[in-house]
Amino acid sequence: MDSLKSLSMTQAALSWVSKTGAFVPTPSTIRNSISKDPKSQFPAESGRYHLYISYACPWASRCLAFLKLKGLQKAISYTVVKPIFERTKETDQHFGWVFPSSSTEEAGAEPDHLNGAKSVRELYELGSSNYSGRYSVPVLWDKKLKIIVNNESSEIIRMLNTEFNEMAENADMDLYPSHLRARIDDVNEWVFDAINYGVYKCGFAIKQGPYDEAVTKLYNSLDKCEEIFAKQRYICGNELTEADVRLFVTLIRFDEVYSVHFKCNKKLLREYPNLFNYTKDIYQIPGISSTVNMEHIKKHYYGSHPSVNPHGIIPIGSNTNYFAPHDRDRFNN
Ligand SMILES: N[C@@H](CCC(=O)N[C@@H](CS)C(=O)NCC(=O)O)C(=O)O
Repeated sequence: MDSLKSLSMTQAALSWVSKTGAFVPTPSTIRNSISKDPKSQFPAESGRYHLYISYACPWASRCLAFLKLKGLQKAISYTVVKPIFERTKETDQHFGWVFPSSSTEEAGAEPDHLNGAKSVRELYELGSSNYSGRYSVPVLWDKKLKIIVNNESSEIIRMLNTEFNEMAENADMDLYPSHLRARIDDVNEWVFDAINYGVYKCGFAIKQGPYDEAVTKLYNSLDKCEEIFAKQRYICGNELTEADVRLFVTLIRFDEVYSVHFKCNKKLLREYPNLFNYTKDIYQIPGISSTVNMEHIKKHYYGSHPSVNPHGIIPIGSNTNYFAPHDRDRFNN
């Protein structure tokens, strides 16, 4: 990797680190809602919205998982970016998500046939002339108004769950049912802090104290999950919910990436019998495996964070088969 590229990408990663040396994420800023109400500003309409995602990104992948679980492929189209950050403009040093220039350049990724953008940054600039936030994925794009509707995955998945039911193949599937909302909210809170972001806090800490704190919290929470999964099939009971999708996207990246790249190496996922079987169980739900592209995941993390992995070497990994049998059927009600 050349030194200028390495410096800019390092600066991008370090911009999220606070004075104490801890990783602090910046909140998403485009937060409009799509509604099933036809009179709303962003009504749910088949063919109107488009998702821009990266297979590498856990937050974007959870949106794709909802799209597949709900059976919304015909109503909402999507485009996948290239896995490794590249320069997004000739005139400055920003590195971020880019599109390939042809369908054959990078397996799994596609050019932006919709807007002809070269980068995700360009989409943000097309949608707003004074945008000053991060150029992150996922991006939920409105083809009619040619703007970004929302760039916060936790909100996008809620919209996909309820607002598109008229055109969803699996309209009856409710991943945030009212009787479980309090429990889902509670699980989401500690899973988000200790696990989803916990791995990033371990990986991007630049001082020992914040790393120690994050890694302790992470493993306490994984141990807690392991105990929960000894008693029930899913994280909120014996029903699949949003909280499972949110947990899964981190677990599936754990052994191949986070254990090495983010120094989460006290224990591997496959050393936790229940967590490992649970991850296989979720992976085998129809639609989910198609949202996991391990090539893109590994290329992205190992190739886009020179502050963590300066030479971009991709470790060999276990190439675990998540289609292998699991024992979670024992909780069938
Ligand atoms: N809060 C956002 C976070 C999304 C996010 O952090 N995406 C990362 C990839 S995993 C990203 O696009 N980073 C590129 C950048 O910020 O420039 C969400 O959940 O939607």
